[in-house]
Amino acid sequence: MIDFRTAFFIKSAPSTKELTDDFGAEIAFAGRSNAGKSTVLNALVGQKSLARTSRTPGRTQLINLFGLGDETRRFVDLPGYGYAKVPEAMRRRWGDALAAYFAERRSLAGVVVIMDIRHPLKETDQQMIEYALGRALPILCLLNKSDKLSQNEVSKAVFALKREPSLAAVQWLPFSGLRGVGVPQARAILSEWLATGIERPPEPEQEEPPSPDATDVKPQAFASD
Ligand SMILES: Nc1nc2c(ncn2[C@@H]2O[C@H](COP(=O)(O)OP(=O)(O)O)[C@@H](O)[C@H]2O)c(=O)[nH]1
Ligand SMILES: [Mg+2]
Repeated sequence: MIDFRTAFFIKSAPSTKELTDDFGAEIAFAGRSNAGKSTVLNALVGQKSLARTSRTPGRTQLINLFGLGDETRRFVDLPGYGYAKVPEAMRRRWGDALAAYFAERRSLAGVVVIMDIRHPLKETDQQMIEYALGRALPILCLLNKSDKLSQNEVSKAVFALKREPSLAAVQWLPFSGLRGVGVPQARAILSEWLATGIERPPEPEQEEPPSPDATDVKPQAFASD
């Protein structure tokens, strides 16, 4: 089990091109502004202000990287999405960058989507889930602010989400960053992902040019000589 309290800030990246090298294993955290992403991250690492909580939603446009013990295992805090005041063009650019990150980042071992349990599965949340499903990455949806609902309402919300056939691969966990509900369960799941991600052999290069001394040289190459 990883000791998440060893989390430390690595850096802020203004774009997906300026992340750390693509090695080891990392878990991406996504969520609509104000769903409680910063609060959830702080609860997971047991630190009060590693990820800044802000009263001004949608302001952070930087990707924050945190190391867990060292830089081999990482949390990647993606900027909040779906905030109405972000200009459309900027939102589209960010959407493209996110899509590329999800498609290409090899060290990506899993995706956590933070939602307000009272307003789950907004369009942008579904988009994140689709990206992750597209690569068969494990997905954990933290249904945050569960302290705002009664136990019965929490059960109902989880039951409804679990019934969605297209989301059968998603794990749902009622959570409260404020009260620490779900923290041990989430830590256990994420530890497992990171361990598996580190062990995973590197994926084969997809666009590697043919090696000059490859044995399967086309016969025509010789014929035209
Ligand atoms: N009741 C309750 N409020 C929360 C919880 N998590 C976050 N909040 C509040 O929701 C607001 C947004 O939280 P923040 O972590 O900044 O959200 P972010 O924009 O997604 O990073 C703040 O006022 C938090 O105190 C929770 O589990 N329960
Ligand atoms: Mg935040």
